[in-house]
Amino acid sequence: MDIATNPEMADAAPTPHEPPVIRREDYTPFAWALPETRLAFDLGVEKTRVTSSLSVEPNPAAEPSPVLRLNGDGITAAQVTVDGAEISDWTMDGPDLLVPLSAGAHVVGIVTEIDPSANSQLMGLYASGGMLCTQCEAEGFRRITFFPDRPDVLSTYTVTMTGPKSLFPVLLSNGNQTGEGQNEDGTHWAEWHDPWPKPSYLFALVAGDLVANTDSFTTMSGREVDLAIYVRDGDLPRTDHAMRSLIKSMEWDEQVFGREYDLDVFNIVAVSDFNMGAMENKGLNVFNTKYVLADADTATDGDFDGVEGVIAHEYFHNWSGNRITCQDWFQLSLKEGFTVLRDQMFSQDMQGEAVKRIEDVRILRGVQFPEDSGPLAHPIRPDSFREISNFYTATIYNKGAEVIRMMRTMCGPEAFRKGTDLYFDRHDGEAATCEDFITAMEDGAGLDLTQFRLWYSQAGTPKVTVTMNYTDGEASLTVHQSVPATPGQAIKKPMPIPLKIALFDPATGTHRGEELLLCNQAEQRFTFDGFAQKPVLSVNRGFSAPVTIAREIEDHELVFLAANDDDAFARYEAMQDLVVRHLTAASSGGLSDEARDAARDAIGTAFGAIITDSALDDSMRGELMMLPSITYLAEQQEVADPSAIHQQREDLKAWLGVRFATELAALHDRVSQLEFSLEKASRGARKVKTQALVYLASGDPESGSKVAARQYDAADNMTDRQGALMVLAGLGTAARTDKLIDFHRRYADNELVVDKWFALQASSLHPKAIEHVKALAEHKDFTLRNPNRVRSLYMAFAANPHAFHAEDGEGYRLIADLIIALDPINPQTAARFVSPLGRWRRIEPKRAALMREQLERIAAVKTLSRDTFEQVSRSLG
Ligand code: 0A1
Ligand code: ZN
Repeated sequence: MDIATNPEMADAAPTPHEPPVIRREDYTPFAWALPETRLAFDLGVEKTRVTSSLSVEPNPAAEPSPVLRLNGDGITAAQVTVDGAEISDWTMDGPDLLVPLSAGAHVVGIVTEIDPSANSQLMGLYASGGMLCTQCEAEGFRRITFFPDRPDVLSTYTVTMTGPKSLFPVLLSNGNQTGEGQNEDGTHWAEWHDPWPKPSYLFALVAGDLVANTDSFTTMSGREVDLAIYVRDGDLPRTDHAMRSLIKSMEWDEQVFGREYDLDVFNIVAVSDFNMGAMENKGLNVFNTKYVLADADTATDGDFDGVEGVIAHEYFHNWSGNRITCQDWFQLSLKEGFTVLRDQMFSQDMQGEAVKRIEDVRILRGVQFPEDSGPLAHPIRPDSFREISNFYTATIYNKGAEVIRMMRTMCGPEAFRKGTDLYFDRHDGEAATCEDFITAMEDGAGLDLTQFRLWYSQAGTPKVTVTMNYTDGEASLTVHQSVPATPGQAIKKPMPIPLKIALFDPATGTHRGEELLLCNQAEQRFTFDGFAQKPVLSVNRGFSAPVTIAREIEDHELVFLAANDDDAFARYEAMQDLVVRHLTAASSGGLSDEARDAARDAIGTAFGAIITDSALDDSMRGELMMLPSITYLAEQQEVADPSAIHQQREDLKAWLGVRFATELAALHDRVSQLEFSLEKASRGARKVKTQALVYLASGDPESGSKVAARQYDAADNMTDRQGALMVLAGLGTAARTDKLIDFHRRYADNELVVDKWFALQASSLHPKAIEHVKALAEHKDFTLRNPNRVRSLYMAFAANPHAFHAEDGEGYRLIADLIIALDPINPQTAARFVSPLGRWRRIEPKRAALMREQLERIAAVKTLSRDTFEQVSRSLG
């Protein structure tokens, strides 16, 4: 479909008012408490009637008010009653409904009518492939009915749903089912009651023609829980992995955090149209199909891990998020940072600690570090926002997890568990704050977090410089830290940074034990003696702190660490550092031939050791073989030239491919012998297989294309098939076209695999990737209405630096066109495309000007949503 827009039309639109800024310091409790909420839904895809009955009483902890303010968004009240009698003196204040109320307890009734089929934002109640479902976090409930739609108003919900049985045989809501029945007109009804008070953002309803994979779980105190995963009919065979993941999550949360599930049922529903990954609604998690459906033919090993991790994440929210929720949205990281840490720990236990840690750090550095150094930087507990949807960020989630992980590193696992136990005990049933969590950690784990609180209030990734002086057997480390200025925060204070280090004796290849240095001043010195020769420094082992490190170290020392470090992350880091140094120098120009050869030699030595080290498991080998991404490399430079980086990175890949052609071919052959299974060794083999192919194809595209085509044809699983197609997509050979056609034909019925087909082409190294994206936007399978499809084409493209940063600015224009076209349909998803353009300050001046130009073009659209308005104005600001 055509997404080009007509800017003149946009100019003719009325001038919007600037969306207001909401501030953390303005928090006040709500004047009313709502002990009970009853909702009756008369369901239809085009018309749903919602009748609410809210029991309200003055909140003793708040200033009394003569009016009840109920939030709304795009809805009108058909009727308002107080204590059973219709009233007419209600008023509207913008989108909100104001009901005058005398002091004391009342029952307020409201009727609204909504059209789920017209809801393209996918917030509130919407239709997805004939079914009805809801998404209420953060502020979607107010699109269903008028309500105090804020996380600190907790209520118990009883929900009745009535609808045609033929369309909606399955009717689900939160909690336990308490009733059902048939009506004579062909409709049926179900009643659900959730005994646990919850905020409105955790409400959910699903009505549709669905089938379920069912199982059960006995909790640690012996309660039976019925588990069900609801999907469309044909998808049932792809739900087993999700079910196994759910059961493992339930067991793990009991064992590791002592958390037991608290309802008789736990339901999961998969929907195709979803803005995010999944949602933790109490007892009724709603998932993007991408994070439920998986089998070997259609999902990669990475997809399997994604399902396991997201199932765990949503399940863990039952305690960190639902039993204890957030006082206000500024506290979002209270539930998200903590829950991400919990899901990361779970996945480390399931998949292996080292590799999972490397993957998590790669995400943090690839997404959160750039955010933290750009115009959208914010602390993990922000102070203000215009649209909360814009704050579901890598900073809140991933940096939030790192901050809590540091607490755990500082106090150790046992004390950490005491801290979390105290937090859960103390705040169960409450809407809490980050400060409550920190205090519970201080009291329970015995930490003093006075200075550590800066991690919650200061944005920006600290830069740590470590230099070593060696004299007379003594190694002294000077550690210097600085936190860069970020929007609205010019001056920063030093923060406590727990750095795990080890000093290696280069003669023996060993060290005498890991040390934890707590660096909490701008500059500090630590001395260690008894070294016969200058030791080699391994620092930030396990990525103990989310900082960037600059260390004085020789290439040969990095080669030594890449081969010998007993900390898997540090070993990976040594290899990355070696490559980063070389590619940053090479892409900023002026690298002599000798310097280039010396650097390549060092990289080659380390790479050769990695591909031939028989003591290394393949899963780790695959990690060590990966070159740093262009985005990460660009992040290392004040102002980057993405095409220079791309070119140098490709040159290095090709050089490695040629130099190690024989070894890589042998490696590819060896791992190709292994049978498919989901066991670790087999997964590791698949990772290495595609890595080896990547280098072989770089070194010799013609023969690489043949190997890739063979890998594609021989594949009995999606990991191998997608890996081969990914390599082919970047090549100009005939096999590229053949296999792309074959892939689409084979999987035409599977939306998630068709998403992969779009993404592979949009993220390819092919010189014409941009032309391909334009053509794909016209493909019959493309639509702006489905967020997965939009992301598969355009997010993949925006994350493909060599295509997005095309010299003439065409990539920027394409993304700006998309934002302008998507904003009126789905503002939340549209706003997520602004940040790639917002990186302009860190890109060389010619491109930077073109990026800015596109941001200005978007800003000129007078009808911009709050979401996109906020992101664009921050990016230009
Ligand atoms: N709380 C969810 C994330 C989420 C947030 C907003 C949504 O609205 C579209 C959906 C999901 C989580 O952390 O998984
Ligand atoms: Zn979450």
